[in-house]
Amino acid sequence: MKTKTYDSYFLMTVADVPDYIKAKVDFFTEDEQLSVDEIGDGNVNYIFQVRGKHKSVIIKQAGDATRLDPTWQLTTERGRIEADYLAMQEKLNPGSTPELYLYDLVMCAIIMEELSGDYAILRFALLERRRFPRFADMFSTYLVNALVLTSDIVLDHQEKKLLAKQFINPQMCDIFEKLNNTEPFIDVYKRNRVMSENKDFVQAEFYEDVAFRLEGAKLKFEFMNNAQALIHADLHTGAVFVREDSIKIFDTEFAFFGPMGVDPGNFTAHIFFAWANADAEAVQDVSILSFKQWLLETIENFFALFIKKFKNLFRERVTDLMAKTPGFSEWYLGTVLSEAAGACGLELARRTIGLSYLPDLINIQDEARRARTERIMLRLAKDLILNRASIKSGTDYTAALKRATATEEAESDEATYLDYVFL
Ligand code: SR1
Ligand code: MG
Repeated sequence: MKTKTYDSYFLMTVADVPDYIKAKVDFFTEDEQLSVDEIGDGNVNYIFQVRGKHKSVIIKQAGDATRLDPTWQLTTERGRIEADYLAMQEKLNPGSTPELYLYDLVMCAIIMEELSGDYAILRFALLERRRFPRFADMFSTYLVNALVLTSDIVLDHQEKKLLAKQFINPQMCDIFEKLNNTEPFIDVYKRNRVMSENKDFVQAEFYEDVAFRLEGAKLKFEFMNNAQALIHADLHTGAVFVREDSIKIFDTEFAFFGPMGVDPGNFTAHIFFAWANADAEAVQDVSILSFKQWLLETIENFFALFIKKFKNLFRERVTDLMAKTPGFSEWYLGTVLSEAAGACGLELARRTIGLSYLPDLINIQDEARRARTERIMLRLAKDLILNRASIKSGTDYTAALKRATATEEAESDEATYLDYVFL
């Protein structure tokens, strides 16, 4: 028997869920035994996996504070934005997100399709060295549709502004502006976590390099002021379900109208983190070498397809008279690609030294190897940010990784030599 009416918000526990879900959807019978687990491993929300006899669902509830720190308050409005983004993608990219069964405005809870039987979370699949040959194709289609079709290239400009209003997301943007756009350059809240081996390196290369910080400031103001398209804004390998022939994008609570380059760039950082994890494991192992190679090919293929599909969709769907001017689409795409390189660099930096750690790095057991891997990621981050104007293809990214690795090797050889000399 149902005991509550759910007409005022409270944060659920596992024990509350069976009654709640039966009150909200009719997938389960009144007396059906449900198994419920709280499986949230993120920093922000509560995720309940509900399994009945024939059906499973996910409930994602927004709490009014982060899980990291109960004094870090957040509006539960982000749940509505998350649900609206999923609904929008169902129109633009049908089948590309978990099916949204219900958004409960009072409880700030999304009830959606449970995918774990059929799909893997991309981050964990990559950490198991699994490959998905069709991934670059599927992901580039998703992103090009999601970005171009919500931009002024296609949409009526008044309609787009009203849509942007629907997705105003100040608190989640604030998290990004702090974690990605500020803290890699200034450890203002003293919450960055830098390995002791890399403290001097980060001090000199990140905190004290003012010319580099200037580029970070430009990217921050671009992020805050360019309401270009509806972006996911926290797109990483932990926000993608994958199987051979399909992807499902989720965890969309950071969505807002921002610079298009943020999504492809931010995501690419996490393919580099998968590479870093593999690289730290065993450089000479043939299967690891070929897995690393596949990851780099995925980056190259992704950008080649993204560029091709972007140009095609622009040509097919452009409505703005001025945007049809010869040369405009090339210029426009060029700015998106540079922005992507900058966003990739910021994400590489903040996930390496900032608050939100990743298993890709922290699971590297050998401390010296992890420190080396983190320096490579940081060198790559800096290169992409400083040289973003000329990073226009996937091969530009993989070339930047080669530079970062070569520099690290050159500098650490010297250190090893010096150690030897002084021993
Ligand atoms: C409040 S911490 C938020 C961070 O963790 C998430 O995974 C997002 O990436 C965000 O930046
Ligand atoms: Mg999230």
